[in-house]
Amino acid sequence: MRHEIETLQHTALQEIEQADSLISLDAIRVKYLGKKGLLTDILKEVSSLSVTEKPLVGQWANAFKDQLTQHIDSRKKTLQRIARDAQLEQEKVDVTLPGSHRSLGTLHPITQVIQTVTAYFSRLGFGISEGPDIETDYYNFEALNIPPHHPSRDMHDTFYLNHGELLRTHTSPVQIRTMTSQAPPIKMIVPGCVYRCDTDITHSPMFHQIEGLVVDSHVTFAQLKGTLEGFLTAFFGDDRLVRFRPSYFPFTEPSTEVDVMCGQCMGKGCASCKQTGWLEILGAGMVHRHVFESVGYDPNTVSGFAFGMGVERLAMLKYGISDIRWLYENDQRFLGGLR
Ligand code: 2U9
Repeated sequence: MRHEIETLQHTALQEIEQADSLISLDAIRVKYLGKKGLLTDILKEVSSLSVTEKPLVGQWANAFKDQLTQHIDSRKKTLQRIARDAQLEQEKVDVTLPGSHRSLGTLHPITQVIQTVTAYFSRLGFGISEGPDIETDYYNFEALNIPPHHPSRDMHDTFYLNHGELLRTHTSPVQIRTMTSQAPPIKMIVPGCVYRCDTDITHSPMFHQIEGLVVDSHVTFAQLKGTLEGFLTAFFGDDRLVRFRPSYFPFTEPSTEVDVMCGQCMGKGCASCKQTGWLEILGAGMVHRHVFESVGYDPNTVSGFAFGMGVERLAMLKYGISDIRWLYENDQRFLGGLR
C-alpha cells in the first residue's frame, strides 16, 4: 500500500508541475481528488484495512491528500500569475513614449483681423452690419456717385451675372441700404467679401474689406482723422506714425489715403515700402453730397465720414505674408504659425 501511495504521489506531483493551464490543472485535481479519484479510492480502501494498518496507511494517505491539495493550490497561483503577466504584457503602455500630439486650431488670419477691427470699432459704439455679395448696379455704383461710364468703374471691374446683377466690388451697398431705410445718426462697420477682376501676388479676385460709416448732423474731417489715427495706432502699435494724403474717390469729397509708417525700416525707406518709409493702409473721406441725395438725406443738414480697408492687406502687413495666395491655400504649415 505504501509503495502504491508513493508511486501515485510521485506521478501526481509531476503532473501538477507540468500542468500548463488552469483547465488541465483542474483535470488533475478531479483525477486524484474527485469523487471517483485515484486518491479517493485509496482513502476508501483504508477503511477496510486491519486495525493495525489503518492508522499508519490513513496517515500516509491523508498526508498525500494535503500535499496534493497544497501543490494544486500553489500551481494554480503560479498559472494565474503567468496568465495575468501575459495579459499585462499585451496591454502594456510605454509611458516613456512621446505623447500623441493634437495641435490646437487657430482662427484664419482673415477672421482674426476682422474680429480685431470690428471689436475695436464696437468699443467706440459702431454697430456691425453685413449684406449680400450679389448686388445691383444701382447699389454698387449709381447710388455711390459712380454713373455708367464713370472712369472709376475701370478699377471696379467685376463679375456680371444675369438679370443686371453683379458681385459687389465693395461693401458700400450695405451702407446705402442702411441709410435708405434709417435716419441719422449712423455709426456702422461692414466687413465682408468683395470681388474685382484683379490677380497678382497682392490681389485676388475675391477679397475682404471692412468699411466704416459715420453720419450725423455735425460730423467733421477732424473726427475722421482722430478716429482713424486711433484705430491704426491700436492695430499697428503707437510707435508707428500715421499720415493723411489727399486722394480721390467718387463717393467721398474731400478724400484721403492713410499711410502707416513702415514697420521694417521705421520710416527710413526699405524694399518692403518701396523706399518711401510708408505703407498705404486705407482710404477715407467725407461722404459725397450726391451719395446723401441718392439715399434721401439732406446734404445741407447732415455730414459724415466713410473709410475702407482691405483685410488681406492688413493681414499680410501684420503677419509679414508676401503672397496673398497663402491666405487661401489653407496649408496648416502656414496657418499653424499665425496666432
Ligand atoms: C458710403 C460712402 C462712402 C468707403 C471708402 C475707401 C475710401 C477706400 C479701399 C480700401 C482698400 C478699397 O479694399 S480696397 O481696395 N477703400 O479707399 N472706401 S472711402 O466710402 C464710402 C462707403 C459707403 C455710403
